Amino acid sequence: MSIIYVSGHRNPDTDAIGAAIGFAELKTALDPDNEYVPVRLGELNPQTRWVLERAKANEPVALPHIRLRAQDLMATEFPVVGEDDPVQGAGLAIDGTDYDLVPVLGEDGVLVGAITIRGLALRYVHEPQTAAESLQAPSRELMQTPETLARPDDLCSEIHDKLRAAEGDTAIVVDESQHPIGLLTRAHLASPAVHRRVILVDHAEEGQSVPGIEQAEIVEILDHHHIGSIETRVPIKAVFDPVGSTSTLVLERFVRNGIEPSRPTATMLLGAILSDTVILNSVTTTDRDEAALEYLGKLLGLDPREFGAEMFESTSDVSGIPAADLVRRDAKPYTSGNGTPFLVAQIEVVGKSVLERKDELLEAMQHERSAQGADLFALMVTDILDKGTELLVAGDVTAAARAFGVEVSNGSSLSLPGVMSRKKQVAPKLLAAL
Ligand SMILES: [Mn+2]
Repeated sequence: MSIIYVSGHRNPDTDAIGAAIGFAELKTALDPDNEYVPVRLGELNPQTRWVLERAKANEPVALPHIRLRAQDLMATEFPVVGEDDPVQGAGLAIDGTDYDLVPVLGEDGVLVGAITIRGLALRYVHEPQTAAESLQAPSRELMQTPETLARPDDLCSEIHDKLRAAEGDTAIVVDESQHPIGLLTRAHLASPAVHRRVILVDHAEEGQSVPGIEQAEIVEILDHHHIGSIETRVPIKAVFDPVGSTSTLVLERFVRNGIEPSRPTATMLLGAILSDTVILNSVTTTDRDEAALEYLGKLLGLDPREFGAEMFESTSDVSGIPAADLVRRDAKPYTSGNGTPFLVAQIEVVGKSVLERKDELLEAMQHERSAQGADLFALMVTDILDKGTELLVAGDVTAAARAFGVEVSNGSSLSLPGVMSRKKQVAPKLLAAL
């Protein structure tokens, strides 16, 4: 039974987490000989937390890196002697092993020292007359302080460096209560045939993947993005299938294998597909995403669109964020063709609730405008479901309205249905008009 991690990308979104949880569950059902463990590379965003809670699914464990650790390579079967056991027993225990020492245990099995081949040999060389007697002495009398100690999570590369600088060949791995739990030799470390194993979902870029990925064995890739920079040593199964979310691909594999996802997993997959496709609204959405949602909705007895609306409404809530932060955190400066400096910021929302704070936002925008020395500050409040923007303007709102060929609505804002992109739809118009 060995562990195979199932990992989405760094800065995980709901699809990266949902696909990891789902694919790990499916793989476990198909291949009970291995343990498939979904992992996360970083903190979860509020939306993913919301879905996890709703799904009653377990949060994937964090995987800080996938480099080899002591526990991945160490031998867990090895001889030990008690501190009261005769030295002779220690010598016999080392004989016939690959190790050049034997750990010496005190009471409660705690490591108190080590008898080394080198220590035994020196005794014979320096005191040949009494050497035979000393074989009967308790081990505590000949033991030394262990030269190289390691913890199970220590990197093999670092232990290897320590051993290269040491006299002995063997590191003793101890747990947090100082019990020896493994031995590692230079030979173990020099040619590791062992790699930690991982399945990548929702990404195939080395820079987006778990640190140390170049040392790992990538078992499989399941993704809906472009083919990335990941390299493998051997041929592997890799799928790059352009649907709206990786979780759609995972669900299709459940169905193809005649396996039903558990309720928590089905809910995670549902949330993930809704998230990546913005409730089937994104340009990347396909019929297959829609079919996957329909299947999951039936399985869970709920309306996917209602679930999606609730998910976006609950997690794109900016009501707790002060107006000054909202307008400042994403403001980008521009200078128009006529030399007019202006700022454009954008907040993505679901529903109209943030517009109830319009006066407060405008006040913060006026403040920011003068602080930055800009002539105009435009804040896009973009409803990702409604697919439109209410543009709040601090400065010459009439000039802004002229730029978009619309009327000013409600004093200091413009309604811009269909406008979603600052870069493509808002900044160019203002650059040309101001
Ligand atoms: Mn995705």
